[in-house]
Amino acid sequence: MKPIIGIAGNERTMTMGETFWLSYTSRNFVEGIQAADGLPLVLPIGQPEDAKTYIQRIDKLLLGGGHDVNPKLYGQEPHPYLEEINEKRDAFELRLIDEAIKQGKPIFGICRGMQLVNVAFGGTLHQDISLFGPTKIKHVQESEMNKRTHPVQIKAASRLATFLPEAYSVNSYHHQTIKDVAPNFTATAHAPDGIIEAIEANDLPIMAIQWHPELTRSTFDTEQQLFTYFVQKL
Ligand SMILES: [Mn+2]
Repeated sequence: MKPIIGIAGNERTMTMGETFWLSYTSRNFVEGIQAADGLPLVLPIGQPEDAKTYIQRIDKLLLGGGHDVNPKLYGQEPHPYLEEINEKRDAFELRLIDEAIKQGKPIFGICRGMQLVNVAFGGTLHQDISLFGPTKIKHVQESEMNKRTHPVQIKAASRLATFLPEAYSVNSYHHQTIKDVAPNFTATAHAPDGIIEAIEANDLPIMAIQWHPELTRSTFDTEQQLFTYFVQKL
């Protein structure tokens, strides 16, 4: 039986004459999971109290990118550089994380997904990378999405290091970054400027990365391996 991978969905508008709201996820996530022999299932943003039932129906949970996390969830007031937030999405996904842990279902967080996992377990964020300090690394790349533009160092004793080389490189589309890593989590990849590019839980099946393997997986096999590890091993 192929594992069922719940993908926490997003919402956006589409205008075709009238304007409609869409519940959706990126096909890149869908294809990454399918190529790893998993069955993707999109979970639209909904009521937090329904998270338990959704998690019962899936084997693992993927949290994708998009909105900034509401800074109030990690004890900060909104900074002028904060971008769009979605409180309904935060509330629903936080309950999905909570239920996944209660029900022993693994979690893979990508970009916002990593930042939300960190906040869910008591970590904090910089609302903009400029608040981290000066850096010579371009974390919002302008080259094509399937290009890997900055190096990362993968921590030797980590889940990532079981299938990625310690000297690796990634694409980069994030204007926020982790400040304090959540208790009982470890930073498992860093950019040369010290920005945290991956974390994992010490005692729970949770791994999370700042970059976007869904955009590079068809070009770089190691990027597909992130999905394969999640679907088959985590
Ligand atoms: Mn980066």
